[in-house]
Amino acid sequence: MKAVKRYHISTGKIAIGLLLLILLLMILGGCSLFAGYDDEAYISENENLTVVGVSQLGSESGWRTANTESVQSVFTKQNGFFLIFNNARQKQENQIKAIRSFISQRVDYIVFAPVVESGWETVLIEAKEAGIPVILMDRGVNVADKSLYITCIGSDFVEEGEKAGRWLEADLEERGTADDEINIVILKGNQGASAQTGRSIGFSTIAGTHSNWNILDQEYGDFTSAKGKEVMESFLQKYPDIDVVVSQNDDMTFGALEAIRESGRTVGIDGDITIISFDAVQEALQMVAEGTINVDIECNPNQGEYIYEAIQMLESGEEPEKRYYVEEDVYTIDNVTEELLSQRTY
Ligand code: GYE
Repeated sequence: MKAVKRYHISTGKIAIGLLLLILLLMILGGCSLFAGYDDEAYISENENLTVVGVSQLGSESGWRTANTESVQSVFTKQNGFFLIFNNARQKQENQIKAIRSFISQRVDYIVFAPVVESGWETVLIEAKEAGIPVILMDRGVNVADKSLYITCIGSDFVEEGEKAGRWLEADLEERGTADDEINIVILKGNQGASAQTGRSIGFSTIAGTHSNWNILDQEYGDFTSAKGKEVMESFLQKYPDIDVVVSQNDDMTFGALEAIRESGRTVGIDGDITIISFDAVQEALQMVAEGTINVDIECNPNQGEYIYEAIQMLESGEEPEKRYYVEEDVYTIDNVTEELLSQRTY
């Protein structure tokens, strides 16, 4: 029988061994024992970079991904910036937490896309008292004191909603059905978001001028494909005679299209339900080209350049305007091919 060799190691030695291993892993992982909030500020001071804290509201849609990429592509070290990016995953409390941490890190600028319009006064006052300029991106906030932010860069959501209404007017006219009863359902974005309220106001302003446009129902689909599908399924069960779906973003449209297909009804320019969508991301424009989506009201996520410009102005002592609107178009089968062939980034 072979003798089994036994090793006697004391618990003290094991503890020391473990400690050394942890230290080694920390060094290999580039981690400092004193790592903390001041790390970023330390890096920027030593490299002379401008520190920008960006609080993105989430990653709910293709549009949002493009918007994030646009910001990340301008705030680079090559451009002289140190970007601290936080994704709030759709929660206002996470955005407030991120903004507070930007303040305690003494960033040079705070940029944020507010998930909802209300509830920002306290944290914006804290930023102002700390002397940190705040730039709003994409959506707006509802505050009485407009000096709580420097500028707001994004879309004219009311105008986008009106564009949708005016397109429907023209389309019904062209089909010779302008005087028929038209049954409409609306898939809305998340409650309290300026993108949702603006598009709703714009569309209902036009709808209000047509007594034969019946808005059967409107529900929050939270700008996601899954929720869009769920809400559309319930609409289809309740209303057998829907003529038009107004979906406040492309992701909800993708979900709604699945629900409609499963219900056996047809969509688009040759189908029985007209689809009006917002955003105009690549995948949706493809569907416009195929005639599945009748019209897509563009919302431009490329806002990084505009924010960069505003910061350049502030750096040179100039005062940016209070509001900047990005350029946006409307796409139908008549003009979409040209756009798809262009150097479109989203
Ligand atoms: O339409 C949607 C996103 O605020 C404009 O948010 C933005 C909207 C956009 O989730 O896709």
